[in-house]
This record gives sequence, C-alpha cells and structure tokens, in this order.
Amino acid sequence: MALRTCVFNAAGPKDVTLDELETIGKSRASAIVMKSCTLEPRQGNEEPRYSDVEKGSINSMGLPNLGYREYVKFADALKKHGKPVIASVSGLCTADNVEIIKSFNDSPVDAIELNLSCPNIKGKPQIGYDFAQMDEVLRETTKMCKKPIGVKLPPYFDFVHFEEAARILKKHNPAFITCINSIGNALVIDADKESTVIRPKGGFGGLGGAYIKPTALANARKFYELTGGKIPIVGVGGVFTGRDAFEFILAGATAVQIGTAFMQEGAGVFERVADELMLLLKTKGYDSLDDFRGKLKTC
Ligand code: OXC
Repeated sequence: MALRTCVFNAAGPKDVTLDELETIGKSRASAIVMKSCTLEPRQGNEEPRYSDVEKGSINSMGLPNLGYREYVKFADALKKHGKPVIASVSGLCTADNVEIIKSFNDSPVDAIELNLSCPNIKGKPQIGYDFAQMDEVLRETTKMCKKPIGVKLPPYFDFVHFEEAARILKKHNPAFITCINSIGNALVIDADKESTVIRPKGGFGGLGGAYIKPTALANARKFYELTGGKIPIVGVGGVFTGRDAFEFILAGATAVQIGTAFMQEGAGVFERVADELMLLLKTKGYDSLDDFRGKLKTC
C-alpha cells in the first residue's frame, strides 16, 4: 500500500461520520482509517466518556459507530480523496468479524485493521489479552479476508506476553501490526471535584497521549524484533511531533497513526507532524525513512 507520508489517523477519534471522514480525506493524513465498526450500530457508553487530561486523554467511548454497512458505503465516497481507505473492524465475536470482513472484501477499501484491543466494552475482555481467542479469530479472518488485513493490539508489558503474541501473529502472518491501542482501564481523578473525569465503568478508561508513548515505543520495538522486521509495524501512542514520529520509525515502525493529538489539534496535525519529520530528516542528513528504520542503538 503506497502512502504519501508515513502519518495518518488512528481509528477512534473523529472518524465516525462521513463528514468527519471527509475532513480526514481533505487533510494531509496519508490514509483514512474509519471508526472501528460492529455488526449493528452502537450508541456507545454514557457521557461524559472522553476527557483531555494533562498529558493526553482518557476515554471510554464503547465503540459508538454506525454499523459496518454504513462504512462499506462510505468507502466508495472516500476513494475520491486518492489515498488508501482502511476499515477498522471490531466485531463482538468471531462470527461477527467474519461477516463484516465478507462485506469489506467486496468494497473498495484498501486494507482492514482488525481491532482486538478495545478496552471499553462492558463485559467483553480485550481479545488481545486472551491468546487462545486471538489465535482463533486470526485463523478464521486471515483465511477468508481478500484485503491486506492487519491487527491492532493492546499494549503488552511482559516479555513472555510479547513472545506469545508474536508466535500467534507469525502463524497467521497479518499484513501489518498496529500497536498500541490505549492503555486500558486507567483512572484519572479530579482532586478539586473529588471525582473521576469520565462516567462509564466508574471512571476507568483507555489512556492515550504522552503518558503512553514509552509503552507504545516498547511494543513497536519488541514486535519489530520478534518478527524480524518482516511484518510492517504501525506505531501509535503519544505522537504529537515529528520527533515522536521519528522515534517510532527508529524503533522499527513503517508508519505512525495519530489519535489524541488529532482530537486536540484537529486535522492540521497530520501536515504539521509530517513536515516536522521531514525537517528532522534533513537536519540529520537522511534521505528516506529506510536510512534509519529500526536502527535504534542501545546506549
Ligand atoms: N480504543 C478502542 O479500540 N476503541 C475506543 N476507545 C479506545 O481506547 C472506544 O470506542 O471505546
């Protein structure tokens, strides 16, 4: 999949409606990722369910989306922007994922990102933390998907878990690995109000932004190492500047997605980050991302 720059949007923020997706289409984002969709439309969790916080964001949106049929239709309309359109699929069970992907197979989407890591669905654990289920859903979806299919993972924190996840991924050989989704079930407290800052699940939600960059970099790096650089890594988590994007490429990523910074700054963020990255490359004397991708030194 050819990308004009290595910077585009993460599934989630401002990508639910066709209007929002058109805004991404008109921006300098090098691809359009649509909101993670389910079989049926979802209202999502109760409000307030998103809050900007000091160094990022916390959310418990609960996958509000229009249902996959709408996103299949949107794909047609979005192709006119001349950049890849990526469907994000987050079925509530394996059969749902298969049914949704069947429809996208016959649509003009360029790729599918299978989201195995939403932390905000009440009563539904993240599939990325259940390795048997992750193995099953990848087996069932990779074999019937006719588009390049990547996997969006939750953050891992233990080398044993990285290794087990990588073993399963290598077995099913996805087209790309996106890491990381938000750090699930964090709690932000407003001491003045003596209250949580979001309402669902008692205030627990997915943490994004600068807080999570070191964890996101660790995940991008570990999966790059464990897959021998053979599966493209899409890094996401705490990208606010070209320098942040540079760090992800150095860790081994092929592209970066932007979530919280897009929420906070709007669609101009894609051009700013891409320009900052270009400038940094020039300053460092690099001609392309391949000159330094994965070449992280240990001090
Ligand atoms: N990650 C997701 O995968 N989905 C959204 N939030 C998040 O942090 C959501 O819709 O809850």
